[in-house]
Amino acid sequence: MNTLIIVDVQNDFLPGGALAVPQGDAVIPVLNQMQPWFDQIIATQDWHPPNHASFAANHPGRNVGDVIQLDGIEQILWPVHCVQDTPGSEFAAELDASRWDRVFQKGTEVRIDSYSGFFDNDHRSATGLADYLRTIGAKRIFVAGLATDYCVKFTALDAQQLGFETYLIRDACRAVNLQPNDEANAIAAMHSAGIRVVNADQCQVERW
Ligand code: VGL
Ligand code: ZN
Repeated sequence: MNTLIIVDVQNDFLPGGALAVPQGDAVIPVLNQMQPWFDQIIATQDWHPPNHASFAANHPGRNVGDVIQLDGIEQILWPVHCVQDTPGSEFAAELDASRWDRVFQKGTEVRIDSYSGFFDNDHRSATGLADYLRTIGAKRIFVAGLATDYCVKFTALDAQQLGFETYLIRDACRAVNLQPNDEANAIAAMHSAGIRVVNADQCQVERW
């Protein structure tokens, strides 16, 4: 039972978007080719209200990239992105969504960000993704999408922590790289946590 989680492949994370991930659009053909190889496909969607506390614009005097304390948690301030019901929060038009079983939205609480598709950044509230995966009997979880150093990383770490056998599909992800080494550090952190790092073509040829 192999489940693919497609993380946040939304217009605002593509080139030209509000929080563009360099080469973010390069994941789309890879994901489209891979989807038939999985038993279950789930997508996550960054889905913020306009007054979300992760937006620099909602903190007068602060700038994008500043790090603030938000109710005791470190928060990087981002450009306004993935606002609910706007074109920027829609999934990439070229991404095949025809075989998706469920979409889980995250980042909906004003005061706390949610990089992981499972929990908010304080691990206080759950999206329901873990319960859903247990209900369908998921065993191996493959994580891909945007961005390697934020939402992909925290989704994969939570999946592994929850006891799923977790794989990062490295070439089906791209990183924000606020610092040049962020992608490499994120992959190293996932590897250290026991997550298996694979390439897309291995997902087809290996009989897991
Ligand atoms: C993401 C920053 C802010 C992501 C979402 O999807 O990686 N990054 N919101
Ligand atoms: Zn966000």
